[in-house]
Amino acid sequence: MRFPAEPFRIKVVEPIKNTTQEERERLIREAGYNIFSIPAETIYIDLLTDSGTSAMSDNQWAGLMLGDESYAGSRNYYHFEQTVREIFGFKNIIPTHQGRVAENLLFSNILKEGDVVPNNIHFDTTRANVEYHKAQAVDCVIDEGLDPENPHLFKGNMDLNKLEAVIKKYGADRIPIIMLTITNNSGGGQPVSMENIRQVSELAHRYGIRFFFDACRFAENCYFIKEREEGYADKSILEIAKEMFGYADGCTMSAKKDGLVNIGGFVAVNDDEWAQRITNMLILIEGFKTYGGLAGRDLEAIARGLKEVLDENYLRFRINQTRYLGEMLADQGIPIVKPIGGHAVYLDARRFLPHIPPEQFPGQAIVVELYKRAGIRAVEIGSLMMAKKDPETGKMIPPSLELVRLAIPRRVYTNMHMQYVAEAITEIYHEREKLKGFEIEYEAEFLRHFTAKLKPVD
Ligand code: P70
Repeated sequence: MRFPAEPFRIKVVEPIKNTTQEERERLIREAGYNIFSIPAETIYIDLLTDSGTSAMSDNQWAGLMLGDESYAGSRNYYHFEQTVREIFGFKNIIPTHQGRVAENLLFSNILKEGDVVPNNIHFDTTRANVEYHKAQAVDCVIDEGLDPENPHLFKGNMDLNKLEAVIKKYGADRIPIIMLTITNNSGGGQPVSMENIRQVSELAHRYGIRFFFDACRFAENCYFIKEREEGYADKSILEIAKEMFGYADGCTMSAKKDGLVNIGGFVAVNDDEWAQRITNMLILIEGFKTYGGLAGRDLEAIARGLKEVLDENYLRFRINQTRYLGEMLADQGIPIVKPIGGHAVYLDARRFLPHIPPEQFPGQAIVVELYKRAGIRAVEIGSLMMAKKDPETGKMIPPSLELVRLAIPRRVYTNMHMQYVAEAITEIYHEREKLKGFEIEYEAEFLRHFTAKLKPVD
């Protein structure tokens, strides 16, 4: 079979409400054309994010009942710690309630003004957390990773020459860590190869710089390595993960992705002194070190989720469901990022709507139309989310890619739902000249896409 069928059967169902196009047109107008301000109950297929939206297994739900809600020393913490250590191997494991807190705790304790953090491509929360500390977030992904049509199999790879040039330009003492985001979300959910991981680790360590992963989608990255990189076809996902993390000094993790849970995360570091500082701050802002802002039962669900996510049958379906949606769109000539990523299909909004310039947010025009017409929620990852401001002129500098992301929640939708999505997008594509751009009416200083208010351009 070209596309494997769902490797699970459905024990509990959640009905989805029906809305009319008229209702949705009113709601999106009232929401200032911001998809984050739409009541989720009015959405038919929610592809806003794969983060925190997974369906947990019966085994995870059973684990919730075994939650030990002791303030200190909960048995679920020990299970969580042992599981993370087995897969990731790091010495100190500090739970947090989600990924951006892990980032904040790490950066607050290691960055000072004027520092620089290289990454393949920083995700928006990572970039914001670096910049919040008056440090600079520099992206060093390979050029192929910025070309939506380039078929390179590891488009998340770091460009070693760019990386070394950054180290030489700023000096290693201004670079506390080098990061790799696996898979590379902002570049289309693209994997990083083991070879590249090894080389980045080596380069970082040669300059005495620590090497960290942003590990949200590590299992999906491992599956791609197994599928695509020579020498890994016969290795288990766990073996691949162990090798990968063995090259690093720590990681930040949002368990809301490959932890298969609705909330949770952690920061892991080998360095005891860093761990001590981070733990002290954790206690100040999140909670004691054996719960980190989570309930005991949440830690149990993460421990079980991290084991389930390594299952190859699960990963094969997961990666191929995303591919299924992507190929249906590509077959209709719709411009998407290729190869198709792990957790999402990315529409290339520049080529989809060449008549709308980046300043008028072509990606957002597609997002709004998809909701109005079909009740589908996607998210813009383009100028609205990722643009920078020229510090002198205040003018917007658009990112290299204008994308619309269709992120697929884990174990939630069937392949028939994917067909519905493909048909809706195909319809819009056929009438694409009618779509118009947007302008901003209100924006916040950081992470503006979450709260911005927009209006259609006349
Ligand atoms: C997503 C969410 C979160 C994320 C990530 C990487 C590579 C860290 C984090 C932060 C965020 C999002 C975006 C648009 C709509 C809804 C949500 N990514 N690093 O969907 O983790 O959210 O737990 O603080 O992708 O990609 P956390």
